[in-house]
Amino acid sequence: MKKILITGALGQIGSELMVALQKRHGFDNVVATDIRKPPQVDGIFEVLDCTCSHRLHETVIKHDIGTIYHLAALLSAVAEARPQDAWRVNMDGTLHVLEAARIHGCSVFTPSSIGAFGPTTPADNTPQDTIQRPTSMYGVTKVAGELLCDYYARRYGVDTRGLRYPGIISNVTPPGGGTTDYAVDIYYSAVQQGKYTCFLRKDTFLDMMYMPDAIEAAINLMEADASKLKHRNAFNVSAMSFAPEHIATEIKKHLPGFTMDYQIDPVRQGIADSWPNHMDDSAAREEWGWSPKYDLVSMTADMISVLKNRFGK
Ligand code: NAD
Ligand code: AKB
Repeated sequence: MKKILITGALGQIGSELMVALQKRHGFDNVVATDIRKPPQVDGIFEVLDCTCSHRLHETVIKHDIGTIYHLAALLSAVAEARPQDAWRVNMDGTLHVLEAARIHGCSVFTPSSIGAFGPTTPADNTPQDTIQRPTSMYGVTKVAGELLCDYYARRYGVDTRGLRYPGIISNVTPPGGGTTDYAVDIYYSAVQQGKYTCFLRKDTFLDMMYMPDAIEAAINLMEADASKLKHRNAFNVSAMSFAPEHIATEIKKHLPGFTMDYQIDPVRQGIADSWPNHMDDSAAREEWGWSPKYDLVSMTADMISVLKNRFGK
């Protein structure tokens, strides 16, 4: 088979997607890449800056790549601190990946985000096709990325596919600087210290998803029957929607002494307030069978059990 290349493979999602794809397609068929060099990685690894188109083409040719999972990006909080870098990494990187795919005949998976929506988007039951006027640099690059992928599919016939991920919660690799990071940090702090200081207001609803569902969604979409896909590059997908006060209540069922206070970060609160409360993901369910396995209750039980074991609590 032609090999699979992952950009940004050392990040929160990439580190787990790499293992899932290795299990599914074999160790020798997955090429993990990142701008950083890992201390150690099991499998094929190349240092690759996605903004360097020459190195990208070279790597695609060298490993006979047929599919690219393009995960390299700067997330919302980092992008807001470094907007020009975010444009360069998120936009130039995506354009170079699409060009490599066009020239070498690859299919491409690119994750968009709830960040592709803005304050004028309907916040509840956010439709698949709706107003997208994001106010963060991250959101600007995510909308432009969705459109660019659509363009490459329509204009050049490149098989581009993608999801609008919500906040992803996981326990392998820490998140890389987003607005939804609180929903990961809270579990680590609850298990290790019994308390957490939250940077979002207690009533800030956002869509979320546990990592096993996020990984399965990406792989299922890439393996879906192309003739059934109408939306291709920006499927709304959600598994649950909650606010900080709800996750804290759920954690207390496992750790009764857990306490949470609040120190609001105005930048991340502003970003979160501009994002939907809960997306309608019926298009993903209808077009390729999206169906998450975890909700807040089952995810919390799993996160706490894994972290308690890890930290000997
Ligand atoms: P992350 O920040 O954890 O990882 C990103 C990786 O990209 C890092 O390992 C980093 O070293 C690498 N990187 C940065 N600049 C690079 C460059 N120029 N070239 C190559 N690699 C570079 O991010 P993540 O959470 O794994 O997110 C992956 C993708 O999923 C991103 O596009 C992100 O926008 C999207 N997404 C993530 C979430 C989430 O909650 N994690 C939600 C919605 C969308
Ligand atoms: C972020 O908060 O930036 C990401 C995302 C939802 O895109 N987790």
